[in-house]
This record gives sequence, structure tokens and C-alpha cells, in this order.
Amino acid sequence: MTSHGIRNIVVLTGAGVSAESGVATFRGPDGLWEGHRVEDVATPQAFARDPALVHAFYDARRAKLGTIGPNAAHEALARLDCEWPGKLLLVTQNVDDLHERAGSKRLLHMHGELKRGWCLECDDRFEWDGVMGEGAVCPACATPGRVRPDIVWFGEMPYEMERIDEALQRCDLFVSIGTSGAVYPAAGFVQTARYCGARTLELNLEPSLASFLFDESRTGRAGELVPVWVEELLSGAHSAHSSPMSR
Ligand code: BV8
Repeated sequence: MTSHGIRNIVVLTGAGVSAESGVATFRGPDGLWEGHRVEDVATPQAFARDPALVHAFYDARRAKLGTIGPNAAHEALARLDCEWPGKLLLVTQNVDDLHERAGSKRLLHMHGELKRGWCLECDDRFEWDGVMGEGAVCPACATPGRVRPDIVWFGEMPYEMERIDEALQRCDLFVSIGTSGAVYPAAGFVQTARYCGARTLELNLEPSLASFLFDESRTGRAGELVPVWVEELLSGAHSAHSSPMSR
């Protein structure tokens, strides 16, 4: 046990952690997402209705990954990954690759990844870079035109829910960073953590829909808040009674 009694940590990140890298969040001022209504591009029905539009939306976001890089929040979480002696699981709702590029290893993408594809012919999933489009050929079964982005759309089951639930039940600290608390089941993780006795901390640009459920909520930019919090935690600079959240 470390000085502040925290050993097992679960961190949840959302679009706000990538905002300072230039990635659009989902609920911009106009409520649109890169000019689209979410239900027009991020559901199985949208894909069935207009595969060209959905592919174009994801191809554009995948291409943008090559023009951006991790920010101080990603770097600080990668430092935590490297130096934290206890258990740590970083669950991201984001489909970008910025956590990996910063160096995070103990990481899972519950909503899939822009740089992966899924073949509806043979059900294989695989890495994918560059344009996918409607005619993409599956690298496993060579069928053309049956490859979709390996992204969890609305109405689809997020990945690795059992592993996430197990980590939430075992954690002493749950930290939510850069997410609005609008989308389930991710928005419900704080309740599971609380129920299982974990302390809960929110780091977000503004109070989220779930802020009232957190023991502590700090508002500000992730690029500023996350490095400060990671330093607090790793320096263990707390009396045995305080927590890294009593500032
Ligand atoms: C499922 C991949 C069931 C796509 C995404 C009614 C009530 C409750 C639930 C539902 C309901 N009707 C439908 C549902 C279920 C639905 C849902 O929750 N809908 C909501 C809209 C009501 N959920 C689902 O469908 C999920 N699946 O429930 O399956 C099931 C059961 C059995 C069998 C089969 C199925 C699947 C949801 C996943 C959808 N896919 N992403 C893609 O990326 O292309 S969700 C998408 O939005 C993101 O991945 C992210 O997870 C999510 C939320 O976005 P955030 O990350 O929070 O981003 P947002 O813009 O909202 O907020 C950003 C925050 O950052 C803000 O608070 C802002 O203040 C802050 N910020 C900004 N800048 C900064 C910052 N913070 C710090 N620093 C900064 N610089």
C-alpha cells in the first residue's frame, strides 16, 4: 500500500483528454460532431443507410491522426503507467491512438479504434491505416466491400466490459478525465467504483453530468490538471490520512 492507501487505480478518459491535441470533442458548441449529427454517422443504421458517408467520416478522422500528437495529459498518464507500482487500467472512450503514442501500455479502447478494421464476411479484426472506403479488401479473407471501421457505434456493445467491471470492483481510486458523462455504460463506471468503496476524482474542463457523484471534481484543462495530479500521486507527498484529492 502506498502512503495514501491507494493501490489499484482505474482511469477513464474521453474526448476532452485529446482536445488540446486538436481532436474535436463530440459535443461542440453547435452540438455537431465535425459537422455531422452523431446519429447520422455513428450507428449501424447510419452505416447501412449511407456507408459512403460513414466511411468518409472515419477516413477523415483516421487521416487526421497523422497530423496531431499526444499532449501533456497523455504524457502524464503514460508516466503514471510506467511508474505506478500497483494495478492500473486506463479505459479510454476515445478511438484515437494518442494514449499509445504517449507510451501508455495498461490501456483498453472500450469504443474501438480508428486504426482498426472489422470484416463482416469473416469476422476478423485487424489493424488498418489509411483510407478504408466502401471497397476495402479484407486482409484475412480477401473479400472486398465487407470491411467496416472497428468502432463501437451507438446501440453496439462496448469492448471488454467484464475486464472493466472487474477492475472497477477492485480499484481504490477511480479518476474520470475529459468526459461529459453523457454516454453509457462509461458514464455509469463512477457509480460502480463508489459502490465498491473506491475514492472518485473528476478532472474536466467544466462540471459534467456526473460531477455530483465524485468525491472531488477539479475543473480546468486536462493538459494542466493531469500532470499535477500524477505528480501528487507519484510523489506520495501526503500524510497517511490525506488523499491526493484533498487539495
Ligand atoms: C450500448 C465511438 C447496449 C464512435 C462512441 C438512454 C439512456 C441511457 C443510455 C442510452 C439511452 N439511449 C441509448 C442509450 C445507450 C447509448 C447512450 O449512452 N446514448 C446516450 C447518447 C444517451 N450507449 C450506447 O449505445 C453504447 N452501447 O449501450 O449497448 C447493448 C446492450 C446489449 C447488447 C448490445 C448493446 C455504446 C456507446 C458508444 C458509442 N460510441 N464512440 C466514434 O468515436 O466515432 S461514443 C462517443 O461519445 C465517444 O466515444 C465518447 O465515449 C462518447 C462521449 O463523449 P465524451 O468522450 O464524453 O466527449 P464529449 O464531447 O461528450 O465531452 C467532452 C468533455 O471533455 C466535456 O465534458 C468537455 O467539457 C471536456 N473537455 C473539453 N476540452 C477539455 C475537456 N476536459 C479537459 N480538458 C480539455 N481541454
